[in-house]
Amino acid sequence: MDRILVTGGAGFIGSNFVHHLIGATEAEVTVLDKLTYAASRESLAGLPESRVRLVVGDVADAAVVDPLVAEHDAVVHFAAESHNDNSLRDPSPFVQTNLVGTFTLLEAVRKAGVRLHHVSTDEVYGDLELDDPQRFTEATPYDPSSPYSSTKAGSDMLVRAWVRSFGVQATISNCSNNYGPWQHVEKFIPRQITNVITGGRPKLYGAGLNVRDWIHTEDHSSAVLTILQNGKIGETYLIGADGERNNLEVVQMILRHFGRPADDFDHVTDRAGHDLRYAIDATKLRTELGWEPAYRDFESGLAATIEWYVAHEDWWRPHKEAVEAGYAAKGQ
Ligand code: NAD
Ligand code: TDX
Repeated sequence: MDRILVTGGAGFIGSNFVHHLIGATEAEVTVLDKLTYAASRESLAGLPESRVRLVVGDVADAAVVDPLVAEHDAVVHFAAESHNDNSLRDPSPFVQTNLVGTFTLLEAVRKAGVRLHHVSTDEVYGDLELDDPQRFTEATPYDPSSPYSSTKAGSDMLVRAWVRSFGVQATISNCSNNYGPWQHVEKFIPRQITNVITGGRPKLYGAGLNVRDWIHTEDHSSAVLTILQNGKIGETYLIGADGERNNLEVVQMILRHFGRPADDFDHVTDRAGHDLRYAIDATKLRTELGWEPAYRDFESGLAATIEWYVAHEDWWRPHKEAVEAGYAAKGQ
């Protein structure tokens, strides 16, 4: 695979994946990204110009996607609208990008005979009770809750159908919650870190007992590359690193890092339809493809992420005020 097209490669996880690809392979990489509010050109700075180029365009635009896909050996599809809260406010870009965008890409790889890896989320499986001993596996039935997760579930179904009906050479991964550098301040961990830095308080939805299964974005990238190189066509792989924490615990780790009191946060209006718990069993990926995460200690990975946000205030500061105004308007 000498030429790889990465959709959404200017976003949080996509840009990390491009850096990972450049370090771990000899491939030439094209990023196709619409540069929405969630994108950042800075996240791609410092990469060799001879190996990385950015094409600004919409994954749902066949006139752009068809010829671009045909120039590549493989496509890794990250492009999506990714934030649950935004999908509750206005689902339409989620339907357009996550469903129509994936459909457009599938038609392009079908025509060109190009390998596809589709990046998805554990949210397609719905949620678990706090005391459920089971975790999500590749056999868990789909049961998405939000406009965001339902469009991701639909995109996975499109990929499965194009594999079966048209012989498209695709794999799918469903990963748990990512953390690390370059994540937009609208998301939970960056929002709480930057609230503390700007003199505010972390904001917990509801009681703060919802559980997420945190994985460092670098581990997500290494898992996606492993699947791209060694995954079996038509298969789905769950990606997770045994990082279950409830939101209250995460907020208190952030407060502890800054030397602030453990109760220095606010409870705010809960998210509508808020999923209670996600938890991934990544046995298939570990045993069949031999993948292992590098970041095994969440608290130290979180500490490094906090320090990154302290050092990169110039990057996130211009977005902070508008994001907080949007949350405040909803009592969050
Ligand atoms: P993000 O919102 O940070 O980045 C998304 C990127 O896609 C942005 O650069 C944006 O400009 C681009 N994009 C959006 N619409 C586009 C369009 N129509 N055409 C081209 N580009 C477009 O998202 P993220 O958190 O990096 O997530 C990336 C992928 O990983 C998504 O598919 C998401 O569902 C999946 N995922 C995310 C997580 C997580 O914890 N963030 C976990 C599991 C899976
Ligand atoms: O201010 C907040 N307070 C709060 O308590 C925010 C923004 C969130 N939360 C809670 C909601 C969730 O329980 O924190 C948890 C994480 O919230 P998000 O960062 O919005 O992530 P989540 O909804 O879990 O979805 C994320 O993981 C799966 C990504 O945004 C998705 O793209 C991915 O598919």
